[in-house]
Amino acid sequence: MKAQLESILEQAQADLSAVSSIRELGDVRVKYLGKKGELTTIRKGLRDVSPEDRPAMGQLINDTVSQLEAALTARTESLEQAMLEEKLASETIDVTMPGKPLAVGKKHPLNVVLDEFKEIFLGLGFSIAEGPEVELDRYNFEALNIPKDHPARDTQDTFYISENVVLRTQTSPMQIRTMEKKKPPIRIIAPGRVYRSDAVDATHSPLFHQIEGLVVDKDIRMSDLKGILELFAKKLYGEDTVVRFRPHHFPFTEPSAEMDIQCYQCHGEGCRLCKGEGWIEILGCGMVHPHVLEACGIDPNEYSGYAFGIGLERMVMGRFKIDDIRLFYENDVRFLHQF
Ligand code: 2U9
Repeated sequence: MKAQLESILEQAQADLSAVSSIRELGDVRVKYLGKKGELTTIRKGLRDVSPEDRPAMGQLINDTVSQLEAALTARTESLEQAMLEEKLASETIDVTMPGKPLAVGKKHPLNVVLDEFKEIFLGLGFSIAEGPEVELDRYNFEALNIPKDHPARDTQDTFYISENVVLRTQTSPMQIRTMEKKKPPIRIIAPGRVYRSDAVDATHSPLFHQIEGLVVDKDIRMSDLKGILELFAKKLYGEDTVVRFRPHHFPFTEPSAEMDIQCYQCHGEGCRLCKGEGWIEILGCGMVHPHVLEACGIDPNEYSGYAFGIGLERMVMGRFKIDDIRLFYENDVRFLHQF
C-alpha cells in the first residue's frame, strides 16, 4: 500500500508538471481527488483493511492527500504567476513608439475675418444681434423702406417661403427687431447668413454672409459714421489704410455712400487686384432713413442713426486672394488648412 501511494504521488507530480492551464490542473485534481479519483478509491478500500492496520493506513493516505493538495496549490500559484507575467508582457506599452498624428482642425477663413470684425466692434462698445434666417416680408422689406412695388425687390432675387415669408436677403431684419424691442441708444452689429436666388458662379452663391452695423442715438451724424468706418478699416487692413466715401443710393439710408479703401497691393497705382482702379469697394453705408426709424416706433425728430453693410465673402476673398466663392462651402481640407 505504501509503495502504491508513493507511485500515485509520483505520477500526480509528473501530471502536474505537464499541465499548462488552470483547466488542465482541475482535471488532475479530479483524476486523484475526485469522487472516483485514485486516492478516493484507495480511501474507500480502507474498510477492507484489518482494524489494527487501519489507523496507520489512514494516516498514510491523509499524508499523501496533503502532499498532493500542497503540490496542487503550488502549481496553481506558479501557473497564475506565469499567466500574469505573460499578460503584462503582451500589454507592455512601448513609450518610444511614434504617436499617431492627430488631425487638428482649423478655423474657417470666413470665421477668421468675422472674429477679427467682432473683436474690433465689441471693443468699440457694440453688441452682437442674432435673429431668424426665415423672416417676415415686413422685417426683410417693408420696415426697411422697400414696399411691395419697390424696384429694389427685383435686385434681391428673393427666395419666397410663402407670400409674406422669405429667406432673409440681408441681415437688416435683425436691426429692425432690435429697434422694435429696445429704446436708443442702440449700438449693434448683425452678422449672419443671407440668401439670394443667384446663379452660382465664381463670385455668386445663393447663400452668403453679411455683417451689418447700426447705431441709433441722439445727435448721431454722418461724421460719426465716417470716423468709425475709417477706424475699422485701419484696424482690419493696417494703420496706413486710406479710405474714401462715394455717394450712393440705398432705400434704407439717406444720404447713402460706399466706402473704398486704397488698394493695399498697389497703393493706388492700379493693379489686377483692384482691376486698375487703385481703390477697392469695401462696404455700403448711410444715415438711417427716417421712414425706417418711424417704422420701428422711433421718432426721427428726436433720434438719428447710421448703418453699414459688408459682404463677408468678398472681404475675405480680397484679403486671402481667393478667386472662387464656392471654395468657402466645399469644406475641402486642402483649402481650409491654408488659413
Ligand atoms: C437698418 C437700416 C439700415 C445696412 C446697409 C448697406 C448699406 C450695403 C451691402 C454690402 C454688400 C450688402 O452684402 S452686400 O451685398 N450692404 O451696402 N447695408 S447700409 O443698412 C441698414 C440696416 C439696418 C435698420
